[in-house]
This record gives sequence, C-alpha cells and structure tokens, in this order.
Amino acid sequence: KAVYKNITQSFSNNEKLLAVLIDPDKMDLSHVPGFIKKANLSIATHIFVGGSEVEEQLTDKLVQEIKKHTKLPIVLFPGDVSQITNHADAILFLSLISGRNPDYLIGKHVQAVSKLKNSTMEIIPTGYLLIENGKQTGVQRVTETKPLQNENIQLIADTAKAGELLGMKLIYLEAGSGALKPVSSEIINAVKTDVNLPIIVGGGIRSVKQMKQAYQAGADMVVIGTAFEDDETFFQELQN
Ligand code: 1GP
Repeated sequence: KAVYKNITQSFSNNEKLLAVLIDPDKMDLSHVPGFIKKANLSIATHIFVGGSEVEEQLTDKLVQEIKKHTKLPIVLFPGDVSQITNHADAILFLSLISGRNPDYLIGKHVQAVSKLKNSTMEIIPTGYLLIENGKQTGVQRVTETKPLQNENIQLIADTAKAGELLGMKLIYLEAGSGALKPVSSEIINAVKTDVNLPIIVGGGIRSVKQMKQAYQAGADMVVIGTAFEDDETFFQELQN
C-alpha cells in the first residue's frame, strides 16, 4: 500500500505534494509523452487521472500510455464507475460528503465493487467536499448536489471531521475544475486545525503563488489540471 503510505509520510514530515490532473476527455493519447516528460521534470509527485464526463475505455488507454512514460504514481480520481481501470496504482474512492445525493455517498460505490474486488489497485477512501466558488462546475452539474457555502467555514470543517470519524483516509477540498477562485486559506486552515488527515486541495489553482498559499494554509497536496491544459509552460515555473 505504497501510495497512501507515502502520502502519510509526507504529511508527517510536512513535505508538500503536487498532483497533475489529466482529464481523459481533454488529453489526446499522442500528446501524452510530451506532456508527461514535462511533468517528470517538475516538482509533481503524483499523476491524477479523471474527469466529470469521460467516454468509456478512454481512461484505461490513457493510464496505460502514461505509465510507459513516468515512474510517478498514477492515481484514479474517477468521476464515474466507468473510469475505473486496473492499470493505475491507486484509486481515490470518493464519497461526496458535501452533498446529499445517495448515489455519490454509497450508490456508485456499490456499483464499483465488481470492478474493484479482484483488483490489486490500492483503494483510498476519500471524503470529497465541493466548495462554492462563484460558478457552476462539472462536479455540481453531474452529481446534482449543492456545494458548501464559502462563508460557512464551521460547517465545512465539521463535514470534513465527520468524514474522518467515518474512517476516510484523505480529505479533498474541491472548488471545481476551472473554478474562478480556489478554496480559501481560511477554509483550508479550519479543516487542517480540526482534522488529523492529509488534506488535498484543488480547483482553480493557476499560479505558483496560489499553490504556495494553499500549502501555507495547510494543504498537504495540491491538484492542478486546467492550468497545465491551458499553458504547459507553467511546468517550467515548477521545475525540480
Ligand atoms: C479538479 O481539483 C481539480 O477536480 C483541479 O482543478 O482543473 O481547476 O486545476 P483545476
């Protein structure tokens, strides 16, 4: 169970992690070698693969192609059961605990079992919290749930804490892909104070400054997708 163990080690040592998120829907297979080469030269520690709406089989092919070009752990961040492939190193087994849609609290998980029970992939139970950011995002649309309001910091912290008490191993604070504003430092800090688990923060982080702000507030791992999709020279600012 190397992936989670490494995350917890970094968490204990206060070393910061960076995941590059690749949306199978937006990444052409032919483009993978060049893209991954840049990721390999950067401070990225993980490759996440997933999206809100992805064609069947696409994730499997993409993961296999990525694997040929990197030693970084590949972690599935699935928007749906159809995105589960055995070729990744781990999967975030996400419960959308900010919402009240039973499908994303337990229904999809039951459907996923037939794909996961014979798999050797590491399964990491993750409490996933969607935080309001001023615009509707893919997660909100697909899951038909309401995000938690920015200003209700105690509710956000309590929701994350409930995830911890339910046995989840990671907390993911999500502003949504392409969010106008990332999750605020106040929110990250409140969750960090109350919850004794590694905290992942993603959505709308487009600059080194925003990334550092998230780390400073208490994020153990930052996830960046759109900023690399839009401009791969961003990798140069994150050289190892
Ligand atoms: C989305 O948290 C991730 O699920 C990353 O978001 O695409 O805005 O970087 P961005």
